[in-house]
Amino acid sequence: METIRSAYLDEKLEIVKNIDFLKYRSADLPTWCPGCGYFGIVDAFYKACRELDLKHENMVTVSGIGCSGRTPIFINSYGFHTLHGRSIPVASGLKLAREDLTVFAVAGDGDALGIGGGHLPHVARKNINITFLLFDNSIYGLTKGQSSSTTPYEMKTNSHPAGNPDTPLNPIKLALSYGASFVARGYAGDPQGLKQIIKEATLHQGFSFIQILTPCVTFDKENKTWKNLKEKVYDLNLRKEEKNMETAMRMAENEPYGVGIFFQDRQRPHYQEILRNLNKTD
Ligand SMILES: Cc1ncc(C[n+]2csc(CCOP(=O)(O)OP(=O)(O)O)c2C)c(N)n1
Ligand code: SF4
Ligand SMILES: [Mg+2]
Repeated sequence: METIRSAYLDEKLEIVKNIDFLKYRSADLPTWCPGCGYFGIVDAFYKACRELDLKHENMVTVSGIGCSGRTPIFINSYGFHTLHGRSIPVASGLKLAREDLTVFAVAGDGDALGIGGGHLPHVARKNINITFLLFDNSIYGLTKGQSSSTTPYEMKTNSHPAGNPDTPLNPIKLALSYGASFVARGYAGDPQGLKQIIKEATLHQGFSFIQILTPCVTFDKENKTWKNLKEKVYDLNLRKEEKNMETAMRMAENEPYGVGIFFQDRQRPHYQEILRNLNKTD
């Protein structure tokens, strides 16, 4: 009897523990299309916040414009819905002014690599201690399905009905070449794995870049669909000593999609440490 009762209580406690992450969800219901990959991303995000035990009042999520731009509205903490392409500079400024805050920046592929593409090299080379989540659905979702900087060559979109004439960027290779000290790829269909990556990125001292593969179920019927992603995603499973630039570059192909941490430099000081060292008087 004792055993049955305690197993029952354990099970209930487990359920309560697991839904506790919902305290990071705001009261506003997400306005994303049913089936959008972004639900998987915020689910992973809530769970990561819960496991890191982040305090609502000490965290901020900064976004640009796009369906991804709505993210801070659905998080129960401080947030900033800024201009198109500007989540990185606003998040950087915030972190420099308030080092005590945990700062996240989020952006879509158009937001981050198109109009805002000029900000990525600088936050990476400066190694500003923020976590950047790239919601990569390879399409402009909010404005109804135009080609973006990561749309595959020849894919038919609403702006290129005959096929996209442009060669896509590779976000992982870009982040590596720009000098990001933490570079990872996650997948909206694996919230547990993504949660783990977000946790490690948040704990990393320096600029953390996460490309998140996610479907736009409304405007992309041929590329990053749930079915295609499920078939093409594989676990990178790199050992600690393999997380170097050479291996990372080799593994960073656009397809199939290796998911996990490609690279991490734990030795490099972040921007505020560099400033403190430079200003030290002997
Ligand atoms: C300066 C400026 N130019 C263009 C737009 C129109 N616009 C809004 S969102 C967007 C692209 C969104 O695509 P993405 O960043 O991939 O986000 P998603 O909607 O896919 O999450 C564009 C071009 C704008 N809001 N502001
Ligand atoms: S348009 Fe695409 S990215 Fe935007 S909410 Fe709908 S499914 Fe998601
Ligand atoms: Mg997009």
